[in-house]
Amino acid sequence: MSNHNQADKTPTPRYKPYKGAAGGWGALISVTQAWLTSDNALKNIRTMLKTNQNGGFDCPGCAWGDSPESGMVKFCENGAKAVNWEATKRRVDAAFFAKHSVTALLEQSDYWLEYQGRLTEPMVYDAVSDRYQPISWDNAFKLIARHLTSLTTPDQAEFYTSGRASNEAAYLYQLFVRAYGTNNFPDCSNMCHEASGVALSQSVGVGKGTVTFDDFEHADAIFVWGQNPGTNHPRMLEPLREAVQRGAQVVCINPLKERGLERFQHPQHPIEMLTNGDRPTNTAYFRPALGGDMAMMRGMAKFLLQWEREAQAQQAPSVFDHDFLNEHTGGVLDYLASIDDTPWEQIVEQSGLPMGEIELAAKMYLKANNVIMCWAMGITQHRHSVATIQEIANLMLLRGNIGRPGAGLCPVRGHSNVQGDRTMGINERPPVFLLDALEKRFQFKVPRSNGHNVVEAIHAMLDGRAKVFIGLGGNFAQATPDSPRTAEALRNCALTVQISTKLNRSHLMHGKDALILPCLGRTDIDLQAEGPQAVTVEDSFSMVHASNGQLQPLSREMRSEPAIIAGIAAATLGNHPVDWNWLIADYRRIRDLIADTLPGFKDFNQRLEHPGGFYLGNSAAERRWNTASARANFKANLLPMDLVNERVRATGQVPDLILQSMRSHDQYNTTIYGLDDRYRGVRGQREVVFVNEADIIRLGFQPGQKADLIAIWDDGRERRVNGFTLLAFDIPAGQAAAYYPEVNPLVPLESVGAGSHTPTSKFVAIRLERSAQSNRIA
Ligand SMILES: Nc1nc2c(c(=O)[nH]1)N[C@H]1C(S)=C(S)[C@@H](COP(=O)(O)OP(=O)(O)OC[C@H]3O[C@@H](n4cnc5c(=O)[nH]c(N)nc54)[C@H](O)[C@@H]3O)O[C@H]1N2
Ligand SMILES: Nc1nc2c(c(=O)[nH]1)N[C@H]1C(S)=C(S)[C@@H](COP(=O)(O)OP(=O)(O)OC[C@H]3O[C@@H](n4cnc5c(=O)[nH]c(N)nc54)[C@H](O)[C@@H]3O)O[C@H]1N2
Ligand SMILES: [Mo]
Repeated sequence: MSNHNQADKTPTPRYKPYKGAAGGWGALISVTQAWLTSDNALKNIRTMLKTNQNGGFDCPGCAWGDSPESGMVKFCENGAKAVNWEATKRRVDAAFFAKHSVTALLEQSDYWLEYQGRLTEPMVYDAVSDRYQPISWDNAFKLIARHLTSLTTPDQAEFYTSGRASNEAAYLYQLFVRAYGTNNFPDCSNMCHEASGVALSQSVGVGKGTVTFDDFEHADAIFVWGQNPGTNHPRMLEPLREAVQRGAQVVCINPLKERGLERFQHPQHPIEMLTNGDRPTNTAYFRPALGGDMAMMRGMAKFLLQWEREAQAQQAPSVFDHDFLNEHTGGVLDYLASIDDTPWEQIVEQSGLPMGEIELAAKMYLKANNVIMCWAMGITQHRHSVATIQEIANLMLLRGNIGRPGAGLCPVRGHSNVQGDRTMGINERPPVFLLDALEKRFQFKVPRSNGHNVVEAIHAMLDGRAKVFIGLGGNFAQATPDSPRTAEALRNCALTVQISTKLNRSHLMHGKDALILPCLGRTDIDLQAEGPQAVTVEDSFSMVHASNGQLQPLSREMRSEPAIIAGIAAATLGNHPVDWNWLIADYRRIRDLIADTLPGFKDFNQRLEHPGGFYLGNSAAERRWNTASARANFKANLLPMDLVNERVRATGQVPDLILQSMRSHDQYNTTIYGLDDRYRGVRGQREVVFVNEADIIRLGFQPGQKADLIAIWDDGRERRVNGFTLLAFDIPAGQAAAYYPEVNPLVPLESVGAGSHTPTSKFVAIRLERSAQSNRIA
């Protein structure tokens, strides 16, 4: 399907271990190259300098937050790439589509597709010429309305959201879709931090992190589980570095020795750059088996319990925070029993770590008065992710590490407004308070039954139960598991609509009718009837702030996301339940509706005037527990019987390796900026698989040879990707790692997290076959 070597010029693939530090000279060189090769370099630099300042726009990169007080210009290499990528002058217009048929475009790589530039006018698919052709906005809205109003039930339509949509766009979208009559809101969060939301709601009564930026300045230990901030949240490296300078511990748990975690230097501190970062930032690095984190945490809890008992016997100061346990928690005795019931053999086997290392991690946790635990996709994309995240909460509750300064839970979010989108009601399982508030404010009967998440939406489209797909951003065809089946699902639709900034594969895997609706991005000036508009976003620390576009849009035919949603809504529902076009003339009107219906947004418009925005508040951070028991709940989950899925075991095949899929340094999810992964030493290629040298030999291969990867699953479907170069890498035995989305065809749609339905993208059982292409790398 995608062939990355077809990108503009085929670069020479190279592989050489990376010796420099993360975030230093290398980073600056790379940013500079990105700027210089851009067609409006100077303008980009000016734009960059306005990013995140009051009046500037929010970085469309990650969801990490900055100190609201600092007022400093904060940016990172990968934020610069994201801005640069969006702010291109290249256009994908009617002339472009006249030149390329959809069939021809399908031959191009993901990199090539997005590199062509910004989508600048609405287009409709024409089957006779196999091309997209121009359509007026009005006719596009009418076509959508015709499809939506002819469905047997509103539940036959799927409304996807990617996490870049602003609060205003997301709120309007959910209002329209619910007024239309369904809760079918598959969203990128279903593939991302869903398990965090599910787990934390049950444990502490709020599905978000409990820390703010300030807490990082007061933590004595920061645990970073399953996350690669050097690439994916570069601004997070700064508080980590400051913590180490203060004498705090940064404890990393990751099977790969990620460069950004090993050593760090900040590009804005030139003196340190001169030394090229000899000083290690972290003092401990644990490398568990894939999916072995929960076992490691249970082992840590087992040591804590042992030490607590010893302390009691010796009348020494206790290990647990008994006042907190008594006043705030429930279920601790069941949990302690489950610790006793978990045998060490199971812990050691599943975690992949010797007992001594687990003891060291437990000691580091115990030694610190205030602990923050951070995590990302290495924790959330497993079958037992909900249980793993609840084990994080358990560990933290034992010592009262939630709801006091310098301590707390920190699921580090992905997309820049993915957390805000959930707050706005993009949720296929909406909370009752939200539905009640909408019903009260808007006088319509809000649908009460749960809608489809991403995996359920794919099944529904495959079975013909869903016929219309509308995507508010994102790249559904590439981000989802089991790629050929998702393609079939989209092609099965009567109508697919993609509201996008850039061309991607989702536009090419389309329904019988198909629309591309070009929208403004974060960097663009959003001019509406009553003047230029700001939008708002929420970061990982529940800070809400405004974002103002700075660049003249490339074309007058591009519309803002709220304007596009209003257009679809007005064509489908008329002025019900609101006057959509009146609302979008001035986004403050949308924010007034948000203030009327969502908790924490009272006086929304006024509070936005505060530089840096405002804090939404977090009940768990104040030790108020919105759970059924009104307490923080210990969850006594069992460790998985076996990390390998029973459906893999049912095949009788022993996997050669367990594969995780991850991001390279030069990508933003399915957006591929380039073919390098600097910190892992890879250049000019993406179809590679990182494997331990001993495993390569054991499996009868040589480093540099090509292999086909085949997933092991019991439904008789072949899941295979071909011609991946084997790179001998420092990775624990039995594991493999490769890039997302190239290996998404290997992830079975049925392999999902218990309770989260998140595809298990970090745990795929595979075998290797010798590839017909057997080139060695240079
Ligand atoms: N530049 C850039 N920034 C981004 C993104 C991007 O693509 N590019 N994507 C954004 C989005 S949407 C998200 S969700 C975040 C993603 O941010 P990350 O979660 O950092 O992304 P991944 O590359 O998936 O990295 C997963 C990390 O977890 C480790 N890991 C894998 N399996 C396990 C395991 O079982 N246990 C442990 N302990 N570790 C494991 C991997 O080795 C890897 O270091 O970044 C956001 N920011
Ligand atoms: N195997 C595997 N699969 C994964 C993951 C993994 O680690 N491994 N990670 C998962 C995760 S964490 C996530 S979040 C999902 C990501 O899934 P998505 O959010 O669906 O994917 P993106 O690649 O971020 O979407 C990129 C497209 O968004 C559009 N876009 C960019 N900016 C804007 C904007 O401002 N407005 C609009 N309307 N469109 C815009 C552009 O057209 C661009 O082509 O993928 C998931 N899939
Ligand atoms: Mo994500």
